[in-house]
Amino acid sequence: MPRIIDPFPARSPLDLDGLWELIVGDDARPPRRSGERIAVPGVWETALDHADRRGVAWFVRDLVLPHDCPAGARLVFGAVSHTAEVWFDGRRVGGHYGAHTEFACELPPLRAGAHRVAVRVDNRFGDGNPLSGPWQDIYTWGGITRSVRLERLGAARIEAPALVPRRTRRGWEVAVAARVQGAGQVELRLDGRVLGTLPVRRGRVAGALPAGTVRTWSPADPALHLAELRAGDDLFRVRLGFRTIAVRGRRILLNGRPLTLVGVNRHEFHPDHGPCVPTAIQLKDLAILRRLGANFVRGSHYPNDPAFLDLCDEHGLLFWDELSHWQPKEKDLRSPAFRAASLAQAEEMVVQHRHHPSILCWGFLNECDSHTAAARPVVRELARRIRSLDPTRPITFASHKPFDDRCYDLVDIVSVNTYPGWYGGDLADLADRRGFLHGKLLPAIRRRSLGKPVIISEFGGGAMDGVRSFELRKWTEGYQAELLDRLIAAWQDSGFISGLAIWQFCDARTSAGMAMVRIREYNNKGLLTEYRQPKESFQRVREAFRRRWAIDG
Ligand code: ADA
Repeated sequence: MPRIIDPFPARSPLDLDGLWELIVGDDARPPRRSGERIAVPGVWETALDHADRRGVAWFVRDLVLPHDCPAGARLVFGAVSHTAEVWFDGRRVGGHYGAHTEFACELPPLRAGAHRVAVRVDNRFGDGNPLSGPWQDIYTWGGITRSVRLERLGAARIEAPALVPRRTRRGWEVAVAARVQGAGQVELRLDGRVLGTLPVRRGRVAGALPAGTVRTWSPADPALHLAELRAGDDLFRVRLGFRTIAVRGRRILLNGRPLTLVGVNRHEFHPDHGPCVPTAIQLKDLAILRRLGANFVRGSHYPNDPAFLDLCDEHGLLFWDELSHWQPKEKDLRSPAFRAASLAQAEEMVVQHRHHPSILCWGFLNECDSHTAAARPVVRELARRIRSLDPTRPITFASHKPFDDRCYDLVDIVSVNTYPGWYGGDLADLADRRGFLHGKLLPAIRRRSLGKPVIISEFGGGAMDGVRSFELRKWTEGYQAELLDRLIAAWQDSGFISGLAIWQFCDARTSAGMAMVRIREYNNKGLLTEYRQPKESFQRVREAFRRRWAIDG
């Protein structure tokens, strides 16, 4: 594995993670009363007294700035779930909606010394929250779920930078685009080598510089290069992977070679940490995925933690990054608030994550009503917005309408979520060549997928940890293992499917609204328990993943 290079941003960030104060109550202004201790990143649901709390609470902390910030500062939140209002020294400085993306609040010039940050956090359902609801098979948390930092600003500013490796006939180059204030030119370095400078015109820079000799990024050799874009006293620093992704016919090509994707859907979840999966557990998850033989993870169903994406970059794992959507219905698709929040999040996801070489494709609208006319304009609008920000990656959405989807033509990869042998049907049906799977589903997917690459983006079944029997009954570990084995074989033998992602990596908490169909309010379709103990299926899937397959062109 290549040496690790510093992925952290410049701008002398002050790390604000650690102990904060949690003050429960929906006060409109930062409360003066004191509260209890809470860790940040953290959610109140991991505290015994607030395990099921839906409401509003304040996160407050004091900090001591070691230096003046004469040109102002930015308070950057990795993510707050799901609505934040941010106050600094008693003044409101910004806010944000959306549980899974970074946002920043601009602060005025600051003096060294003591300051106070207070964040009003809201995890309620209702009008102010168009992207999640009580009926979703996802838990909606309350907390500051990713890291917080304060950045000192200088006279110059680089905003929304895009450093895009491009393969040309003359070799690799880096295309550069950004908004720049306070500087007449930018300088680009790669691994410390100056690649050149580009002029800033009307507040923007756009151009390309030859990269010289670089190592290509691939799952087998995930080589990363450190890029630094400097404008005056501002510096944007990021790791790049030089690789190409293309779609040709049924095939997904990485560096010109066809890929078969074998992997899982993964929620960001651990019972003791909620969605704030600590680095040690992220690393363990990576190690488990490697042991499984997976080369692919679908980050279901929201833009994932960039810290996990960094690890995927380093480990050569391919990643599907998608928007925070779970079964949007026709009425959501017609709702202006839903569309506006989705477009805003699409922009944040792509701008914030586009430098990760592990990201293979962008996704959205998991299991929307894609068989209705209401879906087409939303799929078209999201695809257009994403392509305008990143034309280099294919776009997809996970459809659960394999027989009547109306949107496959609008995306690059056709992805299907389907649960043969679990919801309706059983193992016996899977063996029947004229049954649902072989006689109906597979022919329909092949026929309707317009000659595009196909990923089976979800399939699986539940298993309760430790429940075993001689009979292969639903909810036993044996049934799940047998089901996954047979389905993986069916996808591999189909002759046209390019990838698969099992639902799901490990058991994960779901919403109370799902309690009657989700035992213990968990989605129990994990290959592992929530504490990462393997179920019987883990070994069976590991063996099945060793079989790689070829697809028709
Ligand atoms: C859907 C959905 C998943 C999960 C799964 C299941 O396909 O996309 O989030 O709910 O079904 O377990 O039924």
